[in-house]
Amino acid sequence: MVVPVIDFSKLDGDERAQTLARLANGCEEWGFFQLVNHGIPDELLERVKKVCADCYKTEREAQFKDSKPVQLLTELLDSSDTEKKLDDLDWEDVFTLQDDNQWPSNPPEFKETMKEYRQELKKLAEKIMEVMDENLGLDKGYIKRAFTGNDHPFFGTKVSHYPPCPHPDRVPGLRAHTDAGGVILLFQDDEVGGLQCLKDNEWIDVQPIANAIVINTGDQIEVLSNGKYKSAWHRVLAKPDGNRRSIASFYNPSLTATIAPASQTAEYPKYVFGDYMSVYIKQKFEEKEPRFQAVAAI
Ligand SMILES: O=C(O)CCC(=O)C(=O)O
Ligand SMILES: [Fe+2]
Repeated sequence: MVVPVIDFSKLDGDERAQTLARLANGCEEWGFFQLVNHGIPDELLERVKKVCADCYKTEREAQFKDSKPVQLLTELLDSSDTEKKLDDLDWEDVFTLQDDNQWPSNPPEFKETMKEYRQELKKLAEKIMEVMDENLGLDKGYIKRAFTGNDHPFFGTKVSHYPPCPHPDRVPGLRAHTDAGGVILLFQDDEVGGLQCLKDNEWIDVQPIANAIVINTGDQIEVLSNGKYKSAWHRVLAKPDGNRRSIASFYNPSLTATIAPASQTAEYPKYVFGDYMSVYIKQKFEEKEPRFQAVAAI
C-alpha cells in the first residue's frame, strides 16, 4: 500500500471529477496524500531546500550536539541497561516561523525565500480547503470562514531536521500523534525517509518524492466534517544515516474561532479552538477522543 499521489493540475482540466474523487478518497480513507504538479515552482522549492540546509548547518547543528535527546541517549548508552528506550522525547531539531516572530538571519536569503514560500503554501492550503468544501457539500469558503472567526486563520511553518541517530532503535524521531489544526502541508526530504502514517492499523511509509507536497488533515477538519475526514496518526522514525529535512506548514483556525461540525447531526462538540489547543498541548501524544471530551467539558 502506498500513500495516494495526486496530480493537482488535473483539477483544472477534463479530469476534474476524477481528481476531486481522488482527493476525497485521500481525505476519507487516509487522511494523507501527496500532491504533484501543485503549482509551487521547482525553482522556489530548490531555494527553500538550500536556505534551510544552510541555516541548519550554520545556526543549529552545533547546538543539537548539546541537546537533551543527545545527552539522554548518550547516558542511556553508557548505562548497563540494554533494553530501555527513550519514549518521551523526539530526536529532532525544530524552529517555527510565523509572520511576526523572530526569524533566523542566516543565511541572508533565508527570510525572503521562506516568506515567498509561505505565501505560496498558504494559497495552496486555501485551494485544498475549497476542494474539501466541494467534496463535503459545503458552500465555497466554508472552512476558511470557520477558521477565520472574527480574526484571521493561523498559518505557521515548522522547520525540522532529524539528524542521523546512532541508535534509532532506542529513540523516536517524532512520537506518534495526530495534528491539532486544519490542513498541514509538508515539504519533506527528497531522499531520507522516516515519516509513516497509520492506515488500517498498519504503519505505511510516506515515500519521499522530490518536490511533492504531502497533505494531511488535523483534528479540526475531523470535527468540521463530523468524522468523515479523520485526522491520521503519524510518526517519524529516527534514522542512522542522513539528516532528514521536513518543513510543515499548518493552516489552523484562529485561537478565538468556534469550531463545530458543519452537519446538523453532530457527533463532536462545539468549542473555541484556543481551548482545544490548551488541552492538546498537554495530551498531544495520547489518544484524541479524550481531547474532544475534555474540551466539550470546558
Ligand atoms: O517531520 C515530519 O515529517 C512530520 C512532522 C509532524 O508530524 C509535525 O510537525 O506535526
Ligand atoms: Fe504532525
